[in-house]
Amino acid sequence: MNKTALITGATSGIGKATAYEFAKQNIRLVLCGRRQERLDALQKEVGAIVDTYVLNFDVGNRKDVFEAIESLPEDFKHIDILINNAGNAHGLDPIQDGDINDWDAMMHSNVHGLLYVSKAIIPQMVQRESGHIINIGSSAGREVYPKGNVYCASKHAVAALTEGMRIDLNPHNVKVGAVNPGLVETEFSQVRFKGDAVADGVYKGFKALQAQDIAEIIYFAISRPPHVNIADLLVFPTAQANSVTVKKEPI
Ligand code: NDP
Ligand code: 8X3
Repeated sequence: MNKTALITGATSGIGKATAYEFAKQNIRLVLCGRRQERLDALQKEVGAIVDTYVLNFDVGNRKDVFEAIESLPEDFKHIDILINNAGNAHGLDPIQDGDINDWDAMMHSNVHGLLYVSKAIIPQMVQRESGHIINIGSSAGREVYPKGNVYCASKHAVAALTEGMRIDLNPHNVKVGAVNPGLVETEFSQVRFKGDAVADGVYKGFKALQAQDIAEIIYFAISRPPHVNIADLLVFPTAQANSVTVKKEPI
C-alpha cells in the first residue's frame, strides 16, 4: 500500500500546500485542523486525488488528540509520515506588555500540540521500527528577535524536541528532522495580528517564501532513500538574511 502521512494544520498555509504536494505524489493523507468547513473542502478536493481522511481537533487539547487519533478507521491508522506543522504566533509585544493568553495559545499549539500528537503516533513507529517525523520549526527557533520572546521560545523548544526525538528514536530506525522557514506568506500574520491591518504590510516590498516552496522542501525531505535523513533545514526568502534583515523595496 502507498504510504500514509498525517499533517497537522492542514487547513491553511504550509500544511495545506503540503497536503496537495503529497496528494500529487500519491501519498495517502490524514489531514487535521479545527475549522470544519475547511476540512470538508479538503476532503472533497484532496480526496478526489488520493485517499484522504480528515480529523477535527485542537492539537493542544491532550484528550482530544488521543481520542481523534484513536478514532481513525483501520485503513488510516498506520501512519508512516508525521508532519507536525500546526502552530501560530499570537501577538508581537515586548515581554513586559505581552498578553498571557497569547503566551498560552503559542505554547499550547506550538509546544504541547507537537508533543501530544507525537506521543499519539510514535508508539506505532517504534513498534514497526520505521517512520518519519518532520517538525516545522522556524528561523525564530534559531534566533530571537525583538518582541518575538514567547513565539521564539516555542520554536526553540521545537528545535530541542526535534533533536531529542532524533536521539531517542535513533535505535528504532525512525527518521526525525526539522524544516525551519523564515518569512512565508500565509495566514500566519493575520493570526499573529488578529486581523489588524498591520498584517497586510508584513509581506509587502519583497518576495516572501510561498507555502508551496516549503511543501516542496518537505516532500524532498520525506522522499530521500532510507539511509538519508535531512535533520535540519533553514530556509529564507532571498530578500531575507535573518529575522530582522529583509531587503524591501519602497512600497
Ligand atoms: P497558517 O496560519 O496559514 O496555518 C496554521 C495552521 O495551523 C492552520 O491550519 C491552523 O488550523 C493550524 N492550527 C493552529 N493552531 C492550532 C491548534 N491549536 N490546533 C490545531 N490546529 C491548529 O500559518 P502557516 O502555514 O504559516 O504556519 C504553519 C507552521 O509554520 C506553524 O507552526 C508556524 O509557526 C510555522 N512557520 C510559519 C512561518 C511563516 O512565516 N508563515 C515561518 C516559519 C514557521 P485551524 O485554525 O483550522 O486549526
Ligand atoms: C515565522 C517567521 O520571522 O515571523 O516563524 O517569526 S517570523
